[in-house]
Amino acid sequence: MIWNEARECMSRDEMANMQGARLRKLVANVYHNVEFYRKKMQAMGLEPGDIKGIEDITKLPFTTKNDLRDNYPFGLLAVPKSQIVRVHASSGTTGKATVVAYTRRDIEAWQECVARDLVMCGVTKEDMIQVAYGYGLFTGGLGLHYGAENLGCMTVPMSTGNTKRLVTMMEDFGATAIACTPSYLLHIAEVIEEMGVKDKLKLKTAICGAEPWTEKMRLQIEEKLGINAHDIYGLSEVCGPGVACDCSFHKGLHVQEDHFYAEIVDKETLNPLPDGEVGELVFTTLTKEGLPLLRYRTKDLTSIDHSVCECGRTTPRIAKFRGRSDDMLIIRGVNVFPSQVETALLEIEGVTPHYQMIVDRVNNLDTLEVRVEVDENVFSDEIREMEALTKKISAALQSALLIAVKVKLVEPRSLDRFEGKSKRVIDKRVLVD
Ligand code: DLL
Repeated sequence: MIWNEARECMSRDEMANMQGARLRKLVANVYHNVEFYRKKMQAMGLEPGDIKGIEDITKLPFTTKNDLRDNYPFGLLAVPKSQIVRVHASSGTTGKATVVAYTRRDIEAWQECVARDLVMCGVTKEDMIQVAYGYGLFTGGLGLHYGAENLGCMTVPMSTGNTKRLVTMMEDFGATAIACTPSYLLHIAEVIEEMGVKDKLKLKTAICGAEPWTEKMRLQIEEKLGINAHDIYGLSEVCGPGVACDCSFHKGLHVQEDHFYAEIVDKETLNPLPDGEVGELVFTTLTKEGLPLLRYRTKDLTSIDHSVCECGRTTPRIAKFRGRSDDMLIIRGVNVFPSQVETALLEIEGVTPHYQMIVDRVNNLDTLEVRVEVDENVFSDEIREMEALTKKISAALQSALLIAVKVKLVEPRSLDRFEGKSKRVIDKRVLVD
């Protein structure tokens, strides 16, 4: 078992040596077995022997999602297809799906990473976990499932679909942990309230990820359900969930750096950035066999911190995500992230975290309307009260986003709920252009 404290508390030098050895092996492997990388390295005048240690990683070429698409479906495999035991894919909104492939050892490493993350969340083999991410080509369901089984948890493969049944089983089985997207957990919390069973539940931990969510939202979920909520990160190209996760101190997400080497680069110049500066997160998969990737550009924006965590772990931590560079909206020239709206709304009493952003272009001018669900206790027919709340929200959003925002209050539970990744932005400008 590798997820014991001793392994996680390796000194930085020991870790760098191990990463260096793994990187050398990886580079030789992709050079000899993946034509795409051999050509890229040859074009840069690079040979495997030029990579001597982990500090040489910046000499290597980047990989992008388009490279995966261009080599769809199996062009980047580093092993014969007969050694692949599983395939996943992410659909994406444009173009072909991104296909990822795993050897048996890749699957074992992945489930170990997820098991370590669960340990970081305080989950033990005594726990019963409901996995309520989608099962299928999406990595969330099977990723958490095998990680939880690996740890020895009683694992309930709920998937998504029937929230009332999920809550009934949570009560009947005595489930102590749940893994799902944070937006789905908010919906589950509403159904728990509707069914009036909160006091009968044994739930104590939630492992949420697959989409950006703010620290405020995490705290709100904790308070609403009386549980500990943790943030788990990953992406299918790198393996799926389990690449990083936050410990009980919630001061960033610990990266499983013996498997995935993280860098933060400037998203324009692609130059490495120092600790604390926000840029694009880049991963090199140090141990993957089936579809290893050099310097994969995630498009996720965050910063990194190599200092030792209060929990004692020495693994670097990435800060909670601000969003993706491709989720960033540019409205009237101003950069806007949905997470800024969420943060501002959660400061205001009487407002729920359910919102929708509608971006449009009227007379060549961008407009932003934010529809906000009001709390049941606050929603009233009193026009004056509602007007005052609208004004308050507009002012808060305007000062957070630095652009004018039209706010529309909507009835409790009238906006869409999501079982998978939430979709909170409707950008009508793309249709207009
Ligand atoms: O979302 C894997 C996953 C499943 C992670 C379950 C956590 C839990 P993809 O569908 O390939 O894989 O999407 C990856 O989702 O690049 C981020 O933009 C976003 N994302 C994932 N986890 C987080 C998180 C899975 N904790 C993309 N916070 C990534 C913010 C996240 N964004």
